[in-house]
Amino acid sequence: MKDSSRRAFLGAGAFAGAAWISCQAPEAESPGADSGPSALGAPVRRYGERSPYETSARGVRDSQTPEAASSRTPLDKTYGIITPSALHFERHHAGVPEIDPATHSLTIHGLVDRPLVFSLDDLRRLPSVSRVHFVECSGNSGGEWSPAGAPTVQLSHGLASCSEWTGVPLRILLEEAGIKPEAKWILAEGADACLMQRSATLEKALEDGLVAYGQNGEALRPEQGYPIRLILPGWEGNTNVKWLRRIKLTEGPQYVKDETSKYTELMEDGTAWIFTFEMDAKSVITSPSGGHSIDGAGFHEISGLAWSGRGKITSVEVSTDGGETWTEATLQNPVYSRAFTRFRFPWRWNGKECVLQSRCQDETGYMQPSREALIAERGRVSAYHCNRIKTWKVGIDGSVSNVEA
Ligand SMILES: Nc1nc2c(c(=O)[nH]1)N[C@H]1C(S)=C(S)[C@@H](COP(=O)(O)O)O[C@H]1N2
Ligand SMILES: [Mo]
Repeated sequence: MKDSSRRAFLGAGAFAGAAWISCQAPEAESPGADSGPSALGAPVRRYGERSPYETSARGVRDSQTPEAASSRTPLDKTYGIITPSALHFERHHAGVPEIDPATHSLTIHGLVDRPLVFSLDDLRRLPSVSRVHFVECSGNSGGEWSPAGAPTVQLSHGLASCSEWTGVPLRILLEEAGIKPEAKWILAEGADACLMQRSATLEKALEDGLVAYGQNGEALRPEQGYPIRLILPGWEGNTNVKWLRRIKLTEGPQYVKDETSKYTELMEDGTAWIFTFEMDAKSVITSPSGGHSIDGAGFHEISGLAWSGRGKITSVEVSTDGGETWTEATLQNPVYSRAFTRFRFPWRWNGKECVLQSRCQDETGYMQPSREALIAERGRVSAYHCNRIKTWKVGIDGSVSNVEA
């Protein structure tokens, strides 16, 4: 902020007050510095790049099989509710295929009156919708089942991202093919080397299933399923089949690999829950969060993200005293259903050690649980669907770290 505009801003009075006292006046700017108004800037370019000063990146762990791995969104380096496409987390079971949209197609078959094959051009001429939804791997926050928890929000919650998806409601395609009365489920299949498959209910497919070709205003990124992917809003990431090539209508679920040996919840008695599709309401403070360092006492906005696979987030509360007291945070409007919801909370750090937490509620009345409450319901051996409250500690030196809980 330029010196003069800062003065005008503070002078406007809206935030002039105790909270701002710790803000420092900027150094006087020397006229004619490096890229001042007298030097010509870079010419126009055909496709944008971010500033070279910006370095946030997806986190990738070394893996012996980089094609069957994941990368995580740096949630603490994103603003608002949309994840930049270049930072959307990735989870691939067999690498990212390169698919020519001119030859790719989507087949709808099984319990239908007439099997249909749609090219990309066919799909693009049909009625379309754009909707903001998160995608979250059900393994997100898996490390939070252990008391230790992960040290940064990228590691603990980075297998979730949120985009505006554009495409054709799946209902239109299924009704065009003619749904036979016996059809109750679908099987979706991807065109990657593992031909990834998942079963889903026909009810969900008809309610809000989307065959998406657009992401944040442009075509899907290859990592997100170019040229088309299935979006089942609020359902575990794995059901959102990328590089979609086939949907079969069936009487029942198909019990494929990724819904039997994987993506089921093991209980302590050795039984397992299957088809746990909806992602439970979850929230996390992204700023400040683990690995950050707070630069001195005074005003610091607390901010974070909340989302629920069952609908809209209705409230987020923040505690700065380790859960003793809770205060309502402000939600960014509009709040979308099954989408990231940004919350913000004005905070003045007194320079003492403190413990920060957030907890959210969704429109079904469901409240995000503590780790103990989650374990009471689900036991200790589960690996997926961990949505416990996350706790960050602020040390007297301003360092922010994960706390065992
Ligand atoms: N065809 C196909 N679809 C897929 C996968 C895959 O490996 N192949 N991974 C699934 C999993 S486990 C998740 S969590 C989401 C991740 O979506 P993203 O990579 O766009 O974030 O895609 C799902 N769809
Ligand atoms: Mo996943």
